[in-house]
Amino acid sequence: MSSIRFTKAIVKTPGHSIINGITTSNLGKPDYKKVLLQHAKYVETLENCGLEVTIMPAEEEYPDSTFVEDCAVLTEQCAVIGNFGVRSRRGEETSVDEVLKDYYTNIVRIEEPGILEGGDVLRVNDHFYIRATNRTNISGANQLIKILEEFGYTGSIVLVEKTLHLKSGISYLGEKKMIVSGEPVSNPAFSGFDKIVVDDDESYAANSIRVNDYVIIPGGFEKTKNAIMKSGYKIKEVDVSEFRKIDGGVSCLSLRF
Ligand code: CIR
Repeated sequence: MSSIRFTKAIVKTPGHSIINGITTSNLGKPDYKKVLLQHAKYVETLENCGLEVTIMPAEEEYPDSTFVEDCAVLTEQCAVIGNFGVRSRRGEETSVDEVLKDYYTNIVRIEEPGILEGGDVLRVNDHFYIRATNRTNISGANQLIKILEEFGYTGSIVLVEKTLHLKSGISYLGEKKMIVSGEPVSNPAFSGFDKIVVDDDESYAANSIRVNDYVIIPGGFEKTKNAIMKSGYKIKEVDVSEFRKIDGGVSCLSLRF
């Protein structure tokens, strides 16, 4: 099976302050001991998929900063540093930007009035779908499209309203296959793809990631797991229950490149 091959990932250790992360769920506060264990297992899983993982230290001043994916959009040619739509997360990107300098010569930043969070950007081969609502706006999306075009990629804006981020409800596996839940199921932008449609009671599992030979999915979603396996993929499950309590998922915990 073919898809983009990754060799590296960046993660950021969760701080104690994660218990005060932004949430729309009513699942309670994360248990910090479990958070650290689950994070360590997540890192191990990425390593078992063949990635060399850079583990950044915790940043207590930013409760949500373990969700590094929202800081940037990475391609083979360039890194684009976002600008958080949500105030409490502004500044998280500074340390990530520093780490990316070790790997990228082309680093471009989204500027005001643009806002852009990486979770709103879904890559499908050399095309990037960008959702513009509250965490990412039209200016941010258009800036990203312009930058991507300079480096030989394309981008387009998609209308998806209800989820926190675009990738909360959709993942691209490669081979024209997507895992989808909610609005993306019927969104015309994704009509040309083979879809694994996730039942409403497993919608959280729509946020999964293809990493080289595996699909990493959150633990405990049997129907989705079986459907992905039936499509021919090898699965690695990770328990991310503590991150779910503050609306985080499998993709948000790393930047892969
Ligand atoms: C937030 O609301 O920003 C965090 N509590 C969760 C971010 C999850 N990131 C993502 O879906 N890409």
